[in-house]
Amino acid sequence: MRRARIAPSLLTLAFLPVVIAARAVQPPRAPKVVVVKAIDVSPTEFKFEPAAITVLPGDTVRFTQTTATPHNVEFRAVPAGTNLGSAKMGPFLVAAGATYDVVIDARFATGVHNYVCTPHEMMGMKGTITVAPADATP
Ligand SMILES: [Cu+2]
Repeated sequence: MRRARIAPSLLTLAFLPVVIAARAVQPPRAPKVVVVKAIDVSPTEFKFEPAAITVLPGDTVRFTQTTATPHNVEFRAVPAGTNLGSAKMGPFLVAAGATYDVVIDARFATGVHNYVCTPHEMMGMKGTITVAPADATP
């Protein structure tokens, strides 16, 4: 009886170095901060720059105001499984240099997330955040 309980423990110990070695081959990627600027092209044309980015879960998208024209970030079409809650519409940034961080966490499903600046959508101010699978390497 007692031997039967010891054997599985020894087996686990024997394979432990193999498991540790396998994990060491792929060190976890450090989360990135990706800056997206809100830009006034002209008094009637605005844009996010870059307008299309790809990120991984854990990354942060830092929307950065470059002007005095109020801009925000409102998510529109998003992949199934996304649940942004209060982050669906962010605050207006009104001072140059102001930032709004969006952490790509469990609220964001894998796929393409479309967003706009609410008052300037019709003036071209829109973009996409593509969330790649956690094991991808964009
Ligand atoms: Cu705007």
